[in-house]
Amino acid sequence: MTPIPLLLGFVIMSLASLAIYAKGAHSGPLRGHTLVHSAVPFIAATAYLCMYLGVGNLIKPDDSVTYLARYVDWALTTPLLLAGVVSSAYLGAREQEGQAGFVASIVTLDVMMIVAGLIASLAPYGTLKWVFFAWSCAAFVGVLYLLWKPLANIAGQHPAIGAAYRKNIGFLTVLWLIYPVVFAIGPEGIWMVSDAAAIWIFLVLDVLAKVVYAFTSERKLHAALAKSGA
Ligand code: RET
Repeated sequence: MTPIPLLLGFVIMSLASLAIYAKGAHSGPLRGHTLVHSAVPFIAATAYLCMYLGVGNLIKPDDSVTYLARYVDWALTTPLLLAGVVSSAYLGAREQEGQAGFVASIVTLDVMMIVAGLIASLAPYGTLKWVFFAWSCAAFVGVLYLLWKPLANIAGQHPAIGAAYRKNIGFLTVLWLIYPVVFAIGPEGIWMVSDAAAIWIFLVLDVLAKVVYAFTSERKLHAALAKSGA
């Protein structure tokens, strides 16, 4: 049952990596965006291949599975996506200083979110699991705060970039909020939803958050830059 969506994930992500590169910007301010966004599904393809082939699929004493490749994927891809978001906010900024500090702090919070999530997945059922789940959510709140407050203000220095930035983080926020919900109701949480169903849901989310987001976010930034004559 389960190997099919995992193989599908490998195929979709491999092709998406090439498509994002082929369709993206090869010069100008969005070139870096294209490179980052095509690296993301390349990493995901590697993770799906591992999960499909059974490498790093940890079966715990309670019979639930922790897919270690998924956490390695998230620990690499979410910082790349966020670094892209920070640089897009700075497309609207009058001054560029401070960007490295934002990248460092948002990536730190994000990696802590994924690491705490991995600990929650590995922890036995009970309070311990939910303590680390809550800790991961706390880091996630920090990520969302940086995106919606200081970085939105920076992007907003330029009205068109600010508008594109807010649409992009709106899409990103809605999708990213579903991940902890799937974790909580899936086998790593209360096990209301089966392992096979969770794999399908994560596949759809991954395609939206990595592939659809790459195309739509770049298109919005491109239009905003064209509008301002940059
Ligand atoms: C976990 C479980 C613990 C609580 C929280 C989580 C958040 C995960 C997120 C993952 C996003 C992944 C993306 C991948 C695609 O590139 C670790 C599931 C808050 C937000 C966007």
